Amino acid sequence: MADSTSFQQSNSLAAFERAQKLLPGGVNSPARAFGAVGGKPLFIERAEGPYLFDIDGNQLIDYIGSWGPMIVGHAHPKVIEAIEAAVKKGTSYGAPTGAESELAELIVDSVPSVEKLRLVNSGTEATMSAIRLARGATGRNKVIKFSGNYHGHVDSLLVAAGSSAANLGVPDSPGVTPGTSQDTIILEHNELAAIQQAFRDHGDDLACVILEPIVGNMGCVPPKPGFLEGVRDLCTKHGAVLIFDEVMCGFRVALGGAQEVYGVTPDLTTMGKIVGGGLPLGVYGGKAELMDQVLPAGKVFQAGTLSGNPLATAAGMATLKLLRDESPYAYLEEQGARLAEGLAQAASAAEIPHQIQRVGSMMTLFFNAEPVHSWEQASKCDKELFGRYFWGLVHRGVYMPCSQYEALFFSSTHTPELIDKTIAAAGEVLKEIA
Ligand code: KE4
Repeated sequence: MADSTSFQQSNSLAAFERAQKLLPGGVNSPARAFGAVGGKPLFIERAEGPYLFDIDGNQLIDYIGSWGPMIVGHAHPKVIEAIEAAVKKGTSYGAPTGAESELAELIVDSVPSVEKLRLVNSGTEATMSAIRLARGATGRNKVIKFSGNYHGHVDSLLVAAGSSAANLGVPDSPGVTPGTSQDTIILEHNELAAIQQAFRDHGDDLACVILEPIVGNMGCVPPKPGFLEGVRDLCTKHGAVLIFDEVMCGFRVALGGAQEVYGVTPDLTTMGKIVGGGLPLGVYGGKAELMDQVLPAGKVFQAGTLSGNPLATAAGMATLKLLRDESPYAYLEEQGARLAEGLAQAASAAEIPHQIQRVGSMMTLFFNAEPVHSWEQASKCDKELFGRYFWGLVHRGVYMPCSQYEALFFSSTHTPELIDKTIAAAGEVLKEIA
């Protein structure tokens, strides 16, 4: 374990200085800028297995895993081998390949509710396309989403809860027009009564409900018992499309994702992250009768120059084959339970109010005295304390997600020894910052 005195980041600071002259905030995605934890981001040189190596020579046990994709560890030999074989044949053709069907078959075999699918280039593209398909297929306009759920930077979903009476969204990001968000209804997550009311108010104009079946984007928030079943029943009753955004929990909590864990079947599923093995790839898929309404089979437009890219499909296929053939989920569950127990004991020993919420190898240590079932509770976490926890661990060679509102992930390459090292480091830090 790195001792907290050896850590330094002068090269990262210089790199960040340079990047800020070229990129807004010095990053290509805001989550990486450390805005939620303070300080300046670490610039990464390379990664292998459970480790990140930054440009100052710090070795870090990685609990972000590229925000989810790296479930089999960084630079897995079989994934690298698949990409190397693919790249020797070129990088993109703009024409169909057999590899796209092979990856599609792997996904269809893993996620029974997905009969047909489209490969796209990101989770955002997947959710944007699924919403458009739901609206095109039903001829309806309104969409229900839940506060604290994130579905990528889709204009119509970048809205915060608006006036409490109507619950109609209002633009949350400049550039999202009222015209775009007027059909978005924001509800409190895990609250069935609110959805029942929304269906009473808007039922015949509700195209879809989109949600993270296991929320990762306000920290890890599993569904309350009956919540997913209740949403499913309401969508069925009113003819609205149920979209499970499994970009994060897909292939993470089980080969069949959250819908396998909870036994609730959506009409459409969006995926990303793991399905691309760390390369740009997203998926939306579901019932054939729905997917066949996408151009050119149907009339709902969606397209992409690099959709089904040979390198991304190769990385995705290699990763899904590893998950199918080696099935690391029992191991991940066992190590997840140990890590959760260890972090909880460390926080209790430091007498810090906390909640540990976990599904498999995704979890969050909330600095909150109350369980977190929705954004209303999540927003009350001690974010300042989380920042000190994050940096205390970085100085000890452990790289947690840089926000209280993100889930941590670990891989099948995180050994029990590394889990124990992480728990020990967390114990030191939590005592220090309490
Ligand atoms: P991308 O467009 O970032 O591939 O996927 C968007 C997305 C959609 N749905 C869910 C449930 C997601 O979690 C995401 C992306 N997640 C964030 C962090 N939780 C990615 C990190 C980032 O934005 O840099």
